Amino acid sequence: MGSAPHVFISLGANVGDREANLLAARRGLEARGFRVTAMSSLYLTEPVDAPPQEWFLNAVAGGETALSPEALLQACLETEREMGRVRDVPRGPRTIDLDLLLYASEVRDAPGLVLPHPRMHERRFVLVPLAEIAPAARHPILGLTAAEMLRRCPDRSQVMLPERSRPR
Ligand code: PH2
Ligand code: MG
Ligand code: MG
Repeated sequence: MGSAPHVFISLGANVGDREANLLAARRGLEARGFRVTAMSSLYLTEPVDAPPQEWFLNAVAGGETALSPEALLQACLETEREMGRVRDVPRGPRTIDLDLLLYASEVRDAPGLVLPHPRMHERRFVLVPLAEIAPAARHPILGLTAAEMLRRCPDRSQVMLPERSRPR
């Protein structure tokens, strides 16, 4: 029996070739020591809590790593930089956004690194793909699984499975 992934990263893009960006980001993370063992479908999602902009393509990758949470955050930031992400407008359009959601039951509250991600339980664009690949993954503070968080989530924004999107 394969073991379930313990580390989950959210991927989002709404500039350029969104699908190509998500796949390039996955490769960038793998090149830096994050082994993806479960990848969600790619969802077309309405922007939430952000200025008006294009819809996103969002996904969640689950995997394993020998990197610490801090080192994994650096791997996310390096991958974003390598892909030419420009941080101009806060919550504005982006070629790629990589957010650490869960790192086993680790809890952090540092300026650049909050674990679990502080808004993950409020966002359907995170919970739908997470519950697809890991419905039993548990939030170490709320004590709820991904499936339970999704059921309780008050967010009503649209998260759609494009016809072309398949688990990979
Ligand atoms: N990211 C945000 C803010 N709003 N909305 C969607 N649909 N997808 C995102 O990835 C997203 C967002 C901040 O990082
Ligand atoms: Mg984000
Ligand atoms: Mg981010």
